[in-house]
Amino acid sequence: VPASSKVVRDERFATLDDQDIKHFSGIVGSKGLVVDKDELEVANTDWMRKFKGSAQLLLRPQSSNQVAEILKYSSSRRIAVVPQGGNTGLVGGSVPVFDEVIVNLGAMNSIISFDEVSGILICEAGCILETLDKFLADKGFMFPLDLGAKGSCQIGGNVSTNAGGLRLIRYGSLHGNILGLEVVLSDGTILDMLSSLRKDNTGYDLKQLFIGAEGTLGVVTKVAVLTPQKLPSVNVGFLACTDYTSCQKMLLEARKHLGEVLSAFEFIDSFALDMVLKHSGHRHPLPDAKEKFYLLIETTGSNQSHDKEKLDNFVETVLTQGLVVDGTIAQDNTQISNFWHIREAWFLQLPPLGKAGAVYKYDLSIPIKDLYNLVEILRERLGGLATVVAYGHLGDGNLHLNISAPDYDEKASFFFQIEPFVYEWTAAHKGSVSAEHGLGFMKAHAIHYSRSPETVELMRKMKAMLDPNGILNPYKVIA
Ligand code: FAD
Ligand code: 2HG
Ligand code: ZN
Repeated sequence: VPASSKVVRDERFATLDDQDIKHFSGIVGSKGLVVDKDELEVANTDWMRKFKGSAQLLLRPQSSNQVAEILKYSSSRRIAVVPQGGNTGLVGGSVPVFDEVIVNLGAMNSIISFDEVSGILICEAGCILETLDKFLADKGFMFPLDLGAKGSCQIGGNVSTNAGGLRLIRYGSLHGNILGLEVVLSDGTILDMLSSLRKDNTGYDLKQLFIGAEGTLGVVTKVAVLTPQKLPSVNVGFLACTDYTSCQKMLLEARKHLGEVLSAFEFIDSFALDMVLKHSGHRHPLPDAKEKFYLLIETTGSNQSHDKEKLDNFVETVLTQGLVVDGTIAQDNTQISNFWHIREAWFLQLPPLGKAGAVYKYDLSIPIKDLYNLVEILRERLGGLATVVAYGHLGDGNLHLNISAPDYDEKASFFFQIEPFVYEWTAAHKGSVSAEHGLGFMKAHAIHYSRSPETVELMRKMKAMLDPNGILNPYKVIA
């Protein structure tokens, strides 16, 4: 779907000319300037293959100064720009809508420093998340964020989406873990907020503004992050619950009994599990279970025999209580990664990646008690028109509602059963229409379901102050 079919190009933005290209070439050199059609095709297309822009130029700056020069010139010429990291975002925020210039941070991938006493890592924004995690693992530490896209996403992209991921329940959000940022503003000002202090109450904590700003307020160029120790003992249980009420009670019990070691509490419904098993070749971890809900519970601690015993006892107790009807604990690392893969593999199998078709994604925060009601209501609304599957970070109240349909067709009857209903229902239950993926282009129109008019107005004022020409990621977030 060309995103441009939904909005009109802002004609105040300049169209690139030869002089502009020459100027950019002078800033980034020939290796930082891409006009090759194939490379542009990839950079113009989002991970979902749903949104597609038509940028004619991709820039790969190699330093913060180069980013500053690019933005300063772009502001003066009113050239619109899309900051891009690993291009794994799921809301169409990382690709142009029209002909915006793509500024990809991938070439800025140096680790600047790591302090083993404090656990503070400072690096450039283009570092790949998995690379950082491996670097830290060698030193006995880990990155406090983990997600399925870690092999491609960049820390600058993670910060800009305020990614949540699989272990937020244990390590908290990036708003807490990011200690400092360097950000380039649209006029080329390099804002040095690269503090590496745990505590710093000198005035407003401005870096927080850029965490989750999705490239609309500035370009993140450097990041300081607090990293925890990598603990040696990881145990994972895969458990079956008959009903959603039991899943909720399980969360309470897991917090009570596994509190200090609990590192993930994920759920996947039988519709999602069936789809994963059908397409992935994985075996059902609980071959005899025919339940509707499955939980993946992970513990991470420092003492394997103690932690394993704890999880064993916990599973025993909840089985006896009848909160779960079947369960197994991974016996080795292969089984651990298989269980995790089942939680994540659905993703790779679903259309449009695996099969022909489309998947409509909704990433919602909903009070836990109401969360699954929406899934059931939608299933009923849609009848056989599309397949509704659900999974997500139940411990964080984050539902990933995925609707698999024949194709992307926002004029089809099934689509009218989904939107705006999903957003209205979420708002009516005091939820958020974007828990962790952001608004990007896909949900820019939906911001008002989760934010008051006064809040959105203040956001607009801040955007106008920081980016008066509106060149940074236009048509996104508060379009
Ligand atoms: P991109 O996709 O390139 O960009 C995302 C947004 O950030 C865009 O608006 C872009 O303009 C902006 N941006 C990128 N870099 C910068 C920068 N340096 N400065 C300013 N703005 C910038 N998200 C979760 O929260 N939890 C998950 O569990 C999760 N799992 C995922 C699993 C898979 C398989 C995939 C494909 C995605 C998943 N995501 C998840 C989505 C998530 O948003 C991204 O994977 C990741 O955080 C984006 O990083 P990126 O480098 O790819 O950014
Ligand atoms: C996950 O938790 C990701 O696996 C992706 O956030 C979820 O796209 C989705 O629905
Ligand atoms: Zn997620």
